[in-house]
Amino acid sequence: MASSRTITVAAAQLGAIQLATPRSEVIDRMVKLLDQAKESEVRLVVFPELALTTFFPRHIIQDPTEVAKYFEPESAENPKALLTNDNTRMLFERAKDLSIDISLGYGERWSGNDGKITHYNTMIYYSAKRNDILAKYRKVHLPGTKEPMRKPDFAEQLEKMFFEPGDLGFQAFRVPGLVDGALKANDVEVAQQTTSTEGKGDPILGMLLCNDRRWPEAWRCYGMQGAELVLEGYNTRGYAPQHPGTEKEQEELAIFHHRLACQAGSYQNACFSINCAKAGYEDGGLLIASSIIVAPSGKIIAESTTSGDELIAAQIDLAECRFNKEGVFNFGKHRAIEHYSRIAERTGVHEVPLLADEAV
Ligand code: CDV
Repeated sequence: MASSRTITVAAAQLGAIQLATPRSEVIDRMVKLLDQAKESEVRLVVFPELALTTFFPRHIIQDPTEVAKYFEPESAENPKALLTNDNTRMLFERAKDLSIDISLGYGERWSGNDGKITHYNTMIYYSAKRNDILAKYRKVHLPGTKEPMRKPDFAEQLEKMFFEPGDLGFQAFRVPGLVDGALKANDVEVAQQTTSTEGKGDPILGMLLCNDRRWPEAWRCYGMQGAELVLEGYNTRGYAPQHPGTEKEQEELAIFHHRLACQAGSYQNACFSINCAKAGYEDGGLLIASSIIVAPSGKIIAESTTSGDELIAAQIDLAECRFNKEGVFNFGKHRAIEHYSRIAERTGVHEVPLLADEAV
């Protein structure tokens, strides 16, 4: 079969979801966007971070029964409960019927073998071809504070209170069924697999959640695994009273930083990225929109124009990744790991020593 690495992909931006909005209403909105995606022959749709609920970490919610309302239960016995859960089953059934892969963020309430419950800010990849969840990512870079600040005119950001940091790392994965003529493991001699198969197998994907996109280390972990497409969902605050500037100035700056991070991440790792917002005024808190699809050149090839539910789609050719993967960002040829040890050995900054006083 002739090989083509062209896919039509989309970001399904969601407008505001209020605290009181029932899951069923949100799922109806998501299904509507999936139906719209089918009309444009989209094969993969990315939904935002915490797509099923409001961005609840802006609220101080401490009663465990109340907290549980914002999470989907999963367990060691039933790790893919999301597929059959009454809240979300319909979304996967529609994705399967339409042959559209989906990726979405949600609050995960994980019960381990030892009965311990851990909450994560999670994103999964669902393959319609396999009718299965192929990959899970748990957000690593949790922003905000562990304790509420409880100050007047202060927008809380309590992700560190609600979630544990992700424990799955940045594991890239291949997705079957998205491109024609992909090279399979049994097509090639084992000896050839390290070099000559690059860029020819099933697409290599990675996932990030919101604040993660601001960390070049996260993108590079995927770049190092040959990622061709990074999926990212976000709830990015457009305004906080404790920060300088008017609402308009803050929102513009937040959108500038969002674009900058996604464009740089895609360019420096020679991959496409689909970056999908939850947007608008949620419970009075402004979230930026500007969902974008970015090419390996760093250029934005599609961007949302509203703050509501909106599908943006683009036809992308993963073969375009080769230009920079084999050129300026050919890691094997040009990286200088002997000089990078500080990045993995330290978390915080160690300033260089102070200078001696030159005054005599
Ligand atoms: N949900 C987020 O991760 N929000 C962060 C804010 C707090 C900086 C973001 O990166 O957009």
